[in-house]
Amino acid sequence: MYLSDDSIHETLIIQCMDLASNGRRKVGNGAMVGALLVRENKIIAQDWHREFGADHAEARLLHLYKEEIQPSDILYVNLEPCCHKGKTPPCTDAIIERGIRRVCYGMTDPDRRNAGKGIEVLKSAGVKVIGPVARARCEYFNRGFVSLRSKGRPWVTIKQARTSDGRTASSDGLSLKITNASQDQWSHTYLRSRHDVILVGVETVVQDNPLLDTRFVQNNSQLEAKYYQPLRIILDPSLRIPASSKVLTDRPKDTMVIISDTLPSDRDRVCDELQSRGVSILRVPFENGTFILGDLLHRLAEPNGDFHGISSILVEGGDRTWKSFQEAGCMDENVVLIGA
Ligand code: AOF
Ligand code: ZN
Repeated sequence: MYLSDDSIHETLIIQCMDLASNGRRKVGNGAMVGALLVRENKIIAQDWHREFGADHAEARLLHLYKEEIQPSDILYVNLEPCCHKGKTPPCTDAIIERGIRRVCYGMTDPDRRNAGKGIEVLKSAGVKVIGPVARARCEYFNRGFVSLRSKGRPWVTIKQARTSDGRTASSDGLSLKITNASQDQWSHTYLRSRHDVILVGVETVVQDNPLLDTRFVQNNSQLEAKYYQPLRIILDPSLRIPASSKVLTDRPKDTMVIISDTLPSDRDRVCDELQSRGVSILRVPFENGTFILGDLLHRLAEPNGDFHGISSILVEGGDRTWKSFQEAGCMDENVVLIGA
């Protein structure tokens, strides 16, 4: 079968994203990036940005690949190579110094320090630059990172489940199983495994005692879906989460509880106990019955000590939590699953 250059480039950029997805949640508030070195349509080296503060994908690839580069080799990368010095040196320096003559990229970097300048630097050094290739797909893949750099807050997807007559699990105060097994498999694969965070209000934890994990994910590299566990965030202003909740006993280090910054100090002992299990506690302003979401989202986007920031949130419920995000205008995508 004959494949055009365009379709080869597109296939390889999609492969970069598949590699890049190994860095999901590990890269903190940075981008997920994968790189391939290709000689005569064969991949001869590959790498990805592994974690926050670590070497960038293409810099790591070029550092570890010790053989000679040939003029016809093409470096593929799903994000424009950076030309700024951040936590690591500019990738454009490594590309030019190692003698790469052709670069194919997926999308322009929304980071203001770069934003097209990386491409210009490469072109002025005589490198042939191909791209953007599969731009929309690359931007959607890194939608969390794009949202942070363009709007200053993480990407927010709201997932709602309704019965065909319009009821939701919490509208009648009862725990109500709405979705069926194949819908759960779909949402674990397409939603839960593609966000850094699953967020719910404490009432959902009290009613349903959910695990908030990705146990039904269908592994499929072409869908960038991999077995991976998101951070769980519980909005719990007055700290009433039951100590035996699954989210506190199963992988407590993957759970963060958001409490009101005015919570009385007689609750400090409960906070200490949760923190000693590895649960993170974050105090956020709470006014008129709701957290100030702008504050919360800003705090979640900013690295702080061992916390490296997050870029995307899946809001799973219940009614009050959905409404507070919608009313604050903090919603990028709304997925509604209709059950029986
Ligand atoms: C690349 N390749 O693999 C990544 C890039 O804080 P730093 O130094 O890690 O820089 C973060 C910025 O670098 C980030 O905002 C984005 O512009 C770029 N990320 N660039 O060439 C990579 N991860
Ligand atoms: Zn870089």
